[in-house]
Amino acid sequence: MRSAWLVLVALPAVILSDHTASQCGVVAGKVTVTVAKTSADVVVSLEPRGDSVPVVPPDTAVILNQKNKEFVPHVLPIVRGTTVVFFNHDDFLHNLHGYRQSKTVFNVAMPYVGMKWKKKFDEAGKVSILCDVHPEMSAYIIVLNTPYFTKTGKDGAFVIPHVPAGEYVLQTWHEKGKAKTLTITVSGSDTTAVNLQLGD
Ligand SMILES: [Cu+2]
Repeated sequence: MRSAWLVLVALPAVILSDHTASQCGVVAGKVTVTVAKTSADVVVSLEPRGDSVPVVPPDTAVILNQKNKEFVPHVLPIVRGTTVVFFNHDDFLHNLHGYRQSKTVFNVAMPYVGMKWKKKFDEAGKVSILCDVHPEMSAYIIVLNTPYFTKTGKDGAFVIPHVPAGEYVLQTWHEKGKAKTLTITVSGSDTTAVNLQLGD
């Protein structure tokens, strides 16, 4: 009796998810970076060509760590409106010197282990972050106007799932490779393959 009830409940859920999937596609491929040691840390984003889509910041905190004299992650793509919590894991002084182009937008001392400081990023674009104590430390926060984005792994592979069918402008960002922009069409339930090379 109990198992029959479970089947009846599960069935409509399966039909519903199939229906949703038929209107969404996947954008996947590989970005090869010729001007860096690996093809990691390329931000790939899709902005609809028509009306912009609403972006909803995540409920959970997005964390950018200072650990062993490194920013982890080195590249952090977020949607507009996201709050980032900066977290010093080292038992010594760091700071957070944030820039938009050459203009300082924040400069905060992070003097002790366990210290956290948070900031909301409302404006799209690139925020570069340095630590003035350790010149080798750097991070980039890429603030996006779209929920459809990802970051490549070391092999340059990327996947953006659940993209509603339509026309999009695909953009790449990499700290050294020249940005690329192309228009793509996403059709429901298909994978749109994109392979790109980023150089000087
Ligand atoms: Cu530092």
